[in-house]
Amino acid sequence: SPEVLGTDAYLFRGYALSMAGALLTGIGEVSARSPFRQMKTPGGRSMSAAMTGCGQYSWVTDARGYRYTDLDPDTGRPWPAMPVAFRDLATAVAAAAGFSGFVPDVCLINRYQSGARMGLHQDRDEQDFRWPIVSVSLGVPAVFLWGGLKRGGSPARLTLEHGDVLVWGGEDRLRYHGIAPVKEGRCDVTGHVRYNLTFRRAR
Ligand code: MD5
Ligand code: FE
Repeated sequence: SPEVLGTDAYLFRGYALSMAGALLTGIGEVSARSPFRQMKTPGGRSMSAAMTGCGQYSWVTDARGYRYTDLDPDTGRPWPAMPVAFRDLATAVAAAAGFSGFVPDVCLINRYQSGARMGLHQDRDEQDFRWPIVSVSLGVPAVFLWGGLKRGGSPARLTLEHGDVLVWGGEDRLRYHGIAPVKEGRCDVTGHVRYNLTFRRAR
């Protein structure tokens, strides 16, 4: 049973452990077709986490802003299809958190090498905030920063380990959140990196 982090936010520790091998295989297949890349923010800074994605859409950032696209701008082709094991995991854990009927059309894949981070932000490029976001952590642990619904204040810190899954919806859907700089580490399954799969319903 999950840890309850907020009114509508749940942490399922180790939920994805038994599927980690299949998820890593899926990351390899997706990134063979749509390679990881460090995208640029609208302000021109390179993000320290490398990203790719799969599904009907994925999320991109560049000089024009943040948005979901149906083509990978680096390849000009559609994003790779979402592996069935990815989608099934997201749908099952969302239902376990009370969000039945969640069918993601995006899986954004973040890769953190040591020192990579993600600043505090809200995920608000999606059309319907009634759908939750499901986040799967794999590999080296990281400190998740969990803030409020407005900018400012010091966020709570929570270590996410290999196999942990977060579900955020309802009142907690628009919380500011981020990842503190990832420390050097080593995971038997991923080596020196942390991956995060974030499942969203964009449209
Ligand atoms: C990560 N990724 O570990 C993080 C964790 C991203 C991103 O933030 O946008 O790619 S995702 C955890 C999350 C998702 C949606 C909402 C909230 C947290 N939240 O309201 O705190 O790479
Ligand atoms: Fe986010």
